[in-house]
Amino acid sequence: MTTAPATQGSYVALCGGIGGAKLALGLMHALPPENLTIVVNTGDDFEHLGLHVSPDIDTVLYTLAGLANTELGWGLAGETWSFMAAVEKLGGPAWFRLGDRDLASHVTRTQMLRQGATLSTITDHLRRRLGIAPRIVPMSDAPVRTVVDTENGRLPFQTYFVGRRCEPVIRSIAFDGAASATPAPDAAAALAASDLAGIIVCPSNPWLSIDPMLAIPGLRQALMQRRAPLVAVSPLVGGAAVKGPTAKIMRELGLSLDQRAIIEHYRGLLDGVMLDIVDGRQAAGLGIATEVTNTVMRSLDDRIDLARAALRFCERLRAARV
Ligand code: FO1
Repeated sequence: MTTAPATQGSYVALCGGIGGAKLALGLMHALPPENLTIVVNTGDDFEHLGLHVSPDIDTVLYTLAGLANTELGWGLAGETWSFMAAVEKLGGPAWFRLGDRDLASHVTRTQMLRQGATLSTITDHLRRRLGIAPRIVPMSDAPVRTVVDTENGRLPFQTYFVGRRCEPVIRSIAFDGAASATPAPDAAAALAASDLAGIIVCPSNPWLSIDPMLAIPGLRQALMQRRAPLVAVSPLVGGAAVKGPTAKIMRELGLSLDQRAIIEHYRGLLDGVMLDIVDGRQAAGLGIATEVTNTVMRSLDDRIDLARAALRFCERLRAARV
């Protein structure tokens, strides 16, 4: 582990599922809790078996609480599946699995939503109950739903991702509800904070996990109007994605699998990009500030080191501005 940087000011992390949650965990260790707000994608949310499921919020909650199922990459460690087996026996859907313990989150969230609580309030309640210190905020309290237009028709996100295992070829991706959605109040407040020192885009899938946030006009505007540097950790390492369908989606959208495509994707927003050491030689020719470090997070130390490197990068970019 490298030495801790001076951590003056507050930071916002934009975060999707597992890759994002790993860096969020590193940031939790690298920053005082009051200086970190983690804004999470809710485009993957959907209703299943009458329950509101927020997969990326739960992945962040479980990861930061030390409860995540690292084998599956989602859900809780030590999970059992009696509920699913019973649902299946009764002829119910088994394509999307809700574990017995995980079920408690979905039931609590759904019940609180029905009682009129916002997704922000519910997420904060779950965060406190799980003993997590930094703020975790949904991107919006309004429903925004990722819909994937494929060669096999328009598919709701989870149907595409889990039901069809990302196999249908993507033509485009839409975010239903985004145009009329507003950022969650705590997300807007964190981005407007006078001591904001940096915004870190986690190495989540830019098209599936970060774009739903950028599709919310008020969130994009807040990011455009920021005074602090915005840096992204590239999800590509050596021309491949560390995990998930990023590379497949890029190919299907006609993009080349290189860092330029990532930088171009965040054009107008990005002050700097963090590249893995294997891509270090490309850094000079990219026309943007770069930080080259290990971005593959295998251990907790890797997560903390990457978080600290991101904070130092923001600090370097801030110093270059004055
Ligand atoms: N992913 C799967 O591949 N299969 C599942 O059955 C599944 C169930 C599930 C239940 C709750 C939850 O919070 C996440 C779940 N995921 C499942 C993961 C989820 O579909 C994706 O990881 C995210 O939406 C993408 O970040």
